[in-house]
Amino acid sequence: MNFTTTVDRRAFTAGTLALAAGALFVGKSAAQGAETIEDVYSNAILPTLGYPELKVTVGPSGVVAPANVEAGFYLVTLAAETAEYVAYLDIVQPPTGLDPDVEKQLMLDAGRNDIAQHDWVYAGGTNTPNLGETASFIIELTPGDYKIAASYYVPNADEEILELVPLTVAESVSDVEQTEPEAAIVVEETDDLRYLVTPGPVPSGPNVWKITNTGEHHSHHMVMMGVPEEVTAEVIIETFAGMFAGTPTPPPDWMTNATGFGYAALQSPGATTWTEFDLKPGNYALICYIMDPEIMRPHMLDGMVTVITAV
Ligand SMILES: [Cu+2]
Repeated sequence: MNFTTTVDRRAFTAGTLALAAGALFVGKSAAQGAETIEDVYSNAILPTLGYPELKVTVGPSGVVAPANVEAGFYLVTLAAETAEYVAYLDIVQPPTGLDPDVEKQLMLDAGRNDIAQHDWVYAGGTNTPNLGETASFIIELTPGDYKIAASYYVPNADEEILELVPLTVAESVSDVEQTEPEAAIVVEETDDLRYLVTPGPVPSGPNVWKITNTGEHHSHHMVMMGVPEEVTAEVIIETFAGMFAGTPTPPPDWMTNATGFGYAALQSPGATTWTEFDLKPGNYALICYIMDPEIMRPHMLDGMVTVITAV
């Protein structure tokens, strides 16, 4: 799929990193905002699996979403209210008693600036890939009090408007037996800051991906981007290290011209989401930009970059 559109900053590594590193390349990323990019989001299989839909729409009118649901698996579909915006979502459990403004700021820091708080539970989410498009994933909601953290923004703009609205998940009274989606590809996010991907290589075409944080200490997300064959995980880590260095180096062509973007939002230890990507044969990098607030060092610099091959 080809789209003439602006680029989601969460999927646009140079822009994201420039923000995290504190400047320099923001102008460059904004200048590239009108390029044609390609993403790997797909929605051919997920809607056929029979899970009830949980729709979230976010925009200037606020967040439109159910406030009460029964426990179970849901196909969550996120949309921006109008085609002027892209939208972000994570289903979360903030610590109780936070000042609402602080809560909102901490969530923006998590979703936009990749700073994950240890006392929050991030169940998972997504970001719409392009203007006028939706994004879907499947999640199992267990009983409890959650918040839907949803935001909308113009791609590459500085402003992002986020709101948190309550979502209460009650015990299920349904007698419909649900099972987890069958996934062709499993990505484990681990405490030693790695992605473990099975099988290897991964199949191309539309497939369900199970993305699961199997650690106990760190939250992670997954940014996927297509990379040329010569770009190994070591090259990517070195490149990022260079961009973070005292005298930053500009992003290389393979980064600024990258296509094949996919994304799975922040997940705490124990969280799992199922999403669908449609990869073409070739190489893709999985990259984690998440930072623990005490260290403020993106996981990718400590090795959370994996290059996979789709065949
Ligand atoms: Cu991580």
